[in-house]
Amino acid sequence: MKLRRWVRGAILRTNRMAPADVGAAVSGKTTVDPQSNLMTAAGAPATPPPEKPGSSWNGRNAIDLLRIGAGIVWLLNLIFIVNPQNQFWSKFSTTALSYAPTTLGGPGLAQYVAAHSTFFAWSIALFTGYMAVALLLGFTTRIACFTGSFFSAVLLATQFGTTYLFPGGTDVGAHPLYLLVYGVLVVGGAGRSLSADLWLRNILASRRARQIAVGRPAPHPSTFVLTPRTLFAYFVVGTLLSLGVGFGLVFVLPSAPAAASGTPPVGPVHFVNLTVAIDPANGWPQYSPANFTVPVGRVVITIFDNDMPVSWSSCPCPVRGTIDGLELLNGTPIGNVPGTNVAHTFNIPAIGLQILSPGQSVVQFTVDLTRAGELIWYCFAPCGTGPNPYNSAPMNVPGYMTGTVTVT
Ligand SMILES: [Cu+2]
Repeated sequence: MKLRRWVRGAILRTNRMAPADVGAAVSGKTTVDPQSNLMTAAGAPATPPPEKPGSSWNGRNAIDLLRIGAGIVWLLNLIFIVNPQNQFWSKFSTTALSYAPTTLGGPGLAQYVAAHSTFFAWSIALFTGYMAVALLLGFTTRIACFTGSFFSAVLLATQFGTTYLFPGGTDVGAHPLYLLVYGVLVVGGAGRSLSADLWLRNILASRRARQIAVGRPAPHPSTFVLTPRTLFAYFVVGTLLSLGVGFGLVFVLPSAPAAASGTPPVGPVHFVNLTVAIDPANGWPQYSPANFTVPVGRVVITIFDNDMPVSWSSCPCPVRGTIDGLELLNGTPIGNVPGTNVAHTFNIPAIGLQILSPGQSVVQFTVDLTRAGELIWYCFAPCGTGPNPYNSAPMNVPGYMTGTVTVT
């Protein structure tokens, strides 16, 4: 009895319930008011819970307003694409290549996309147009949410190394937010109000009703109805698969066959001198010449790096792709350059070449170029002058930290 009184007092103190209600609560005698579904104490009048200040929107409209908001985002994307000042089509391959240095698994995918830039640029432009129309009008809403999510998952994977890098990364990027929005739209059943889907469904339903009314056989109604849980499971599995495809692409697509597989070169050795210096016009470090031509055969390249020494603590610094796996650093053969000073690199992914160039030094190396063609070289050291040194200029700027070796 004592305990009962204590419990009663405690409930009163914490919940400020009416004593009659507490009596019922403690004794366990409760009834459910069939009208309001409110649990009421034995015989006591139903007292509605205090109103929480909530939203006056109904859930269906709120979900479809989110859909329209996402449609506006895609419409803005489309405007960015078609705005001639952005030179979307002409700059597409350069933009794709800008992901090469930071793509997980190597630059193969970025090079592939850049090599087929017309196809990829048009695909992305058309997809952007579709997403804007589909989400704004609520036309094929569910398909748009699924394909949008799969697209974002692939981009998330293929741009992973560019977004999630340490040090340098500042936030998780746009794709997790896109995925979240599509997930909410799928779970919330977007397209059930303010949408073309609803309009089309109503037209089909009324046509069917008319046919039944005149006694004609109505077309079979769709019996293939997915429960929200199944739908969401498909959404999650599809998104994860797309993420896997994205990661697969960056690791599977090879940058190019190694040149070493060709015939050993014969004939004279060719010499190329490169200089790294600061361009007084903009303060950017610059390789010059950035584009040069050499004949097929053995080439000795010397880099005079006049830039300041720069520490690159996470430097992957082994020398690769030279005839002896070494470079001459100020005359000393070396196979692994300390990260305490690596101002720039000279990488040609297509032939597996990686040369590390410390500031205020002279580096020399020898390669065999066994095939005619164009080789793109990059500096992979974080020498950008913007907030993120991995992807700001002059990183990936042709004529500064990337260029073409034409082998004839
Ligand atoms: Cu550089």
